Amino acid sequence: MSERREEHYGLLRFERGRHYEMPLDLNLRRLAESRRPAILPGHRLCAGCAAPIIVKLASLAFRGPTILVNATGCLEVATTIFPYTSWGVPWIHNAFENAAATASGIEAALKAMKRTGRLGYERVDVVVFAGDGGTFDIGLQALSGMAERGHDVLYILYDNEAYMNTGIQRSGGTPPFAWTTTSPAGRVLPGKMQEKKPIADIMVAHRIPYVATATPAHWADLIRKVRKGLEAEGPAFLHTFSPCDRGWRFDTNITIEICRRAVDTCYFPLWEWVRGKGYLLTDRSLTIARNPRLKKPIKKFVEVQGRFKHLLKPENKHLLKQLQEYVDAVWEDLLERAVNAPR
Ligand SMILES: Cc1ncc(C[n+]2csc(CCOP(=O)(O)OP(=O)(O)O)c2C)c(N)n1
Ligand code: SF4
Repeated sequence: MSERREEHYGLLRFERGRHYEMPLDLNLRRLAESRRPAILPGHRLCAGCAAPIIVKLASLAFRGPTILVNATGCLEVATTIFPYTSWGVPWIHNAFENAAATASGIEAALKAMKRTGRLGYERVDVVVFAGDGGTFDIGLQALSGMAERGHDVLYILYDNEAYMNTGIQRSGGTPPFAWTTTSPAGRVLPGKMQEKKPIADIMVAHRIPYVATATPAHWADLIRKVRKGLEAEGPAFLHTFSPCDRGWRFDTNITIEICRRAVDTCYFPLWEWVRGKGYLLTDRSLTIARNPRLKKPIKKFVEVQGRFKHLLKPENKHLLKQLQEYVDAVWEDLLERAVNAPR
């Protein structure tokens, strides 16, 4: 590794006793030159995986000392193969179901240490990264408890829409008609039979200070939302869209294009919910709301992914139509709630 790269990649070091308030910067070149990302090269996530891009972008929004909590899943298993680690910040792995409980405990301990003068830092942020299996399904109880108790934690869900690490099983985040190994598509089943759980709206229902959605393609929007989530006093939840080329069956070079198509078709709208303000559309989704002609048919999202290939068969036209109706209904519902949508 050249000296220049060594400077860029390494541990994020914070001296005890110093106050850190790293400014929010949205200039990519400056960020690339001046910031060390929290995730380091050499991890074993698949080429084309969106998860490390999300982590890298999120860490560009960090304010100072930060502790990461990682639920079991691809991001965890592929970054910490013993005796190595790809993490440049303090990082803890816990069981699949309790990332939010672990983060709650860390946040409570930090508070107690600060109160008794043992912390050594003005502030330490706590951030969770967890997959959809660990969030929509098995970790929901711990997440709900963390939200209800009001822990000052930013929880970032990377949603690759199935249990990928264990072999592409369907989760509560898998969309209707998607093929997975436990929702096979064929003569008997059309893929997953159920809708996607509205996880971000479920977090809004907890009335925590900040909830938002983001994709790595809309990178400035993502970085801004991570910073807002960190600055919110209390729990914050960020639902990020995380294409998985292995499970969704697409070429490794179109990850970002898939994110763009997800937003352009309104399959994955970009919004934030701020307590006291309500739902606000952001970035490309706000542009589409103002100019509905920009909204693309769901086929544009589906046609580049093998997990939906059965939907393109003539005999399954009705399924594609149903998927379009589902996406339209969720989008229309959001437009009605968004306070900045044109009336
Ligand atoms: C209690 C428990 N049940 C099952 C498992 C096995 N397991 C490990 S990771 C995983 C899937 C994780 O899926 P997700 O949270 O979506 O993350 P991804 O692997 O997709 O990144 C499962 C089922 C486990 N570790 N613990
Ligand atoms: S299986 Fe999917 S989510 Fe897991 S590392 Fe590979 S691309 Fe990423």
